[in-house]
Amino acid sequence: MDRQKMKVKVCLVGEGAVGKTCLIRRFIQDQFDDRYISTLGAKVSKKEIKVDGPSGGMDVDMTIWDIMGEKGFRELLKEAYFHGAQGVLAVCDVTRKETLDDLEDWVAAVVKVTGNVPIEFLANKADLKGQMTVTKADIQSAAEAHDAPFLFTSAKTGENVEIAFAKLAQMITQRAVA
Ligand code: G3D
Ligand code: MG
Repeated sequence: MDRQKMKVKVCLVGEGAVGKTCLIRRFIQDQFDDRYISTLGAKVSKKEIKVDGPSGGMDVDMTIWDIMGEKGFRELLKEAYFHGAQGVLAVCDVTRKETLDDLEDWVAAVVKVTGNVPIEFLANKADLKGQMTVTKADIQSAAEAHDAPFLFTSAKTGENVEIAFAKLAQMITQRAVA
């Protein structure tokens, strides 16, 4: 039987230095093929993963979009960056509570372009245990407001990184067959 194949576009959003680029790099490791779209200020990476489903496995070709200069990320570019995204990773830094609060605006900006797509909240830098200012209750309530799951991740140790991307891919494919 032929395995089902699906191409998906996902975006990472969040303030500068929360770890978006590092999460992607950690996930992609060495099987990557990426290019920098200078006019968009975005970097696109690809990875194919296998997702289990009720009707057997599915190969998911993930195209992962990373924002380069968050500060100068202009309204106009948002449209192109978010256009066609089927899933979103909303990333904050556990050592900076304000980066969680800022996710509200990022998520609102994405949803405005994409409509209602699966979102997963990531509380990154979970390895910095002594410096955590984002609690489980904080990230949980932010995620629940969007009916979204959440995970504590660390691009540094690799904790939950693979799982985070796989979970988002699964949410996207489940929605596609539903
Ligand atoms: P961004 O793409 O969201 O802007 P980056 O963030 O991926 O560029 O990461 C910003 C900084 O945070 C980097 O530090 C990076 O090493 C660090 N970082 C990213 N993820 C983690 C993590 O999980 N744990 C820890 N401890 N640090 C992390 P520098 O110093 O290179 O700017
Ligand atoms: Mg970056």
